[in-house]
Amino acid sequence: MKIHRLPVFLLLLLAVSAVAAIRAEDGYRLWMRYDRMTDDVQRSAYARALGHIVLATPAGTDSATIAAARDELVTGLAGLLGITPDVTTGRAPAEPCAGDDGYSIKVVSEGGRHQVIIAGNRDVGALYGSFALLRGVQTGKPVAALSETCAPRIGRRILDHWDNLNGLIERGYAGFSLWNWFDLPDYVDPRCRDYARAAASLGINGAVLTNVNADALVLTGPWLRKVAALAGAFRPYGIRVYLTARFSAPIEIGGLKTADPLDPAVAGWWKDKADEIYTIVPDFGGFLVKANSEGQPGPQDYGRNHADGANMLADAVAPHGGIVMWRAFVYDQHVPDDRIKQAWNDFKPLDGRFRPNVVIQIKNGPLDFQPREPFHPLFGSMPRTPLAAELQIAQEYLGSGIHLAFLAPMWREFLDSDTSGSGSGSSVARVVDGSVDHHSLSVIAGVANTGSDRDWCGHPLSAANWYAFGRLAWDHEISSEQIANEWVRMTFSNDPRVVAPIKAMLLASREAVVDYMTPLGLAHLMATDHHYGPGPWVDNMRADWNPVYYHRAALDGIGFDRTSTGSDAVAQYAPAVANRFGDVATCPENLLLWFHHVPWDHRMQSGRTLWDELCLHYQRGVDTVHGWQGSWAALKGLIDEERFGHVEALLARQERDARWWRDACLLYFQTFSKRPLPAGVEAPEHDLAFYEGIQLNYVPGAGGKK
Ligand code: BDP
Repeated sequence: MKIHRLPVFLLLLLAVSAVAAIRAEDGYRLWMRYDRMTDDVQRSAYARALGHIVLATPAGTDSATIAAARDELVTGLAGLLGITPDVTTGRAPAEPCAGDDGYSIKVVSEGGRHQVIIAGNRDVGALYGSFALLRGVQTGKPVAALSETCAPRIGRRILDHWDNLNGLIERGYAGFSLWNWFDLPDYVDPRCRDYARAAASLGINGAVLTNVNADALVLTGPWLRKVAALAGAFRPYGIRVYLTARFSAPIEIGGLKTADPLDPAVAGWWKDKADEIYTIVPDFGGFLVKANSEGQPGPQDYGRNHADGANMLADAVAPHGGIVMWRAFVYDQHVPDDRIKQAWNDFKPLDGRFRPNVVIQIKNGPLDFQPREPFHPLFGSMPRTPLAAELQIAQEYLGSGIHLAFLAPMWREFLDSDTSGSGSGSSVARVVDGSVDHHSLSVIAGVANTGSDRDWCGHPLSAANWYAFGRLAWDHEISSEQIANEWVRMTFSNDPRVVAPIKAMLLASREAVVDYMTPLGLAHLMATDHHYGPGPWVDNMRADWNPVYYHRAALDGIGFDRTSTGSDAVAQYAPAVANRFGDVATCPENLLLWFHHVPWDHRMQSGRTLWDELCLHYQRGVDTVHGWQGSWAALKGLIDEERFGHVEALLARQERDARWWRDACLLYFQTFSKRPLPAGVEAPEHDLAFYEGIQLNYVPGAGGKK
């Protein structure tokens, strides 16, 4: 019998090892997969060099953060290399690197002795350095290139979670909230620790736990204890928690009659509340506030301004070292001015009137996270106030959890925008990191795309956006190409047959989405409320939520005149920028219809008419997505079946959706342009009425609305 069984067993073993190179994958491990490296030569080189690691800090002592770093190195290197490194603590020389969060990695080999020293000014630096070392190994950096010194330029690198206390996530496309509120504080879901690991691996050091459309309940005692439990899970990973503050909380949970920021009883209430919070969560980061926008309460309800509101909260948290991130995403349908001008109109006059622990948090563009917008004119307009950038990692307007849209190129475009137009180093990135106007408080925030889906972000490729946000928050000079390269290697494989096509898809994807949704500077053509499909014809809501408000298509042309003959929004930019945007001849074509109302026959740089060019952009978007289906099909067998199949299905849907966008928008705009589709543009499958009749119900992220 035994003689018979042995070969069967061996056969099985052989069969298993044949497929072991491609393991089943559910995406849970994100970019921290730590699977055994397949190149044996490289693996032994790493194994020789990385057997002894010293985590060095000025104190040289152990801590929960050092333990987290050790755990990660041991788990990571065991998986990648099959070794158990000896990880010890040691004393770092004073100032081994710059700043609070920086690190230095030194790979030393002397007389046959190998040692790696990862040093930080604080424990968290050693943690960041450990993740950087692992990233180097995962992406196949040569041993000598693992040594580096690195420090972030932006002090607070924060994820904003638009999570409601009932578990639903506003604009969340990956399931429910990660925070298991009802079980807390007694039980902290282990996912919370893994969330902290993933975030810390990128250098993220803050998390706003709650939706900007805030619920005052989270500021009550029992909920603060839940918050404290999460803070405890995140603390070893250097992540502080922040909460959104509902401006009317003194009325709703405090029993006061008013929330007027100049009323001493209100200020006193917030002071006591802050004291209570800091007793429960001693390293609480501070408040994020959405006020007087989209129905949220705020200081203007009492005839006060944003500075009055922000300063009152700032005074409450200041004794504890807290900050207030006050959002500039404010607009009011009763104000007749162009919606995109309103934030600047409200905030610019308040420059210099905020407390030092207030930062004004501004979305990248002046409208609302569209596939392409110019940079927000407040960047560069408030030199006396620290300004935070708010990016949206969740793809509210870029295909939600269904479409591939790698956002690093969009964020690069924004961060590189020259606020003064003088080329003198006043990029948005340098305004945000504080270097242009010499601010020490610097913040960058990303609206998270995480949720309870097993793979965290819903689409197997959209964790690339979480990754990209974190990497850019740490170093706003990294290229999109580098980010994509790292992410693909860590998330899928170092096999060039895998890396090249996925990278190419990622890097082309944002522009493809712009092409099939809102090319040439168009914006907000999305259907009502869920923002998923096209609805350029929609004209039945408050004016500033209607797509017709934004595209202004008419018989004479299309686009929003924001020059001096129109809303004059260009005047909010520095003169050199305003001149460039304000002149049809110099305005970048990819923003043309954002700033100008242009005749259908306007000659574009290509020599084509605007109408033809517009049509060809829509077609190009469809063609690009179609092309990805072929690139992806070629990956079969090179990556795991699970993610292969999931992405394959989503790409088919994206291609269908891209055609839907193209056909719906072109048919609708054609009712004004009265011109035929140019050669090369496919005929629509249905008539306009068909597209106008499409109704989607219960789209994720729309807040449970039908
Ligand atoms: C818009 C979203 C809305 C948010 C709002 C905000 O549609 O759900 O509450 O932004 O940022 O993009 O406050």
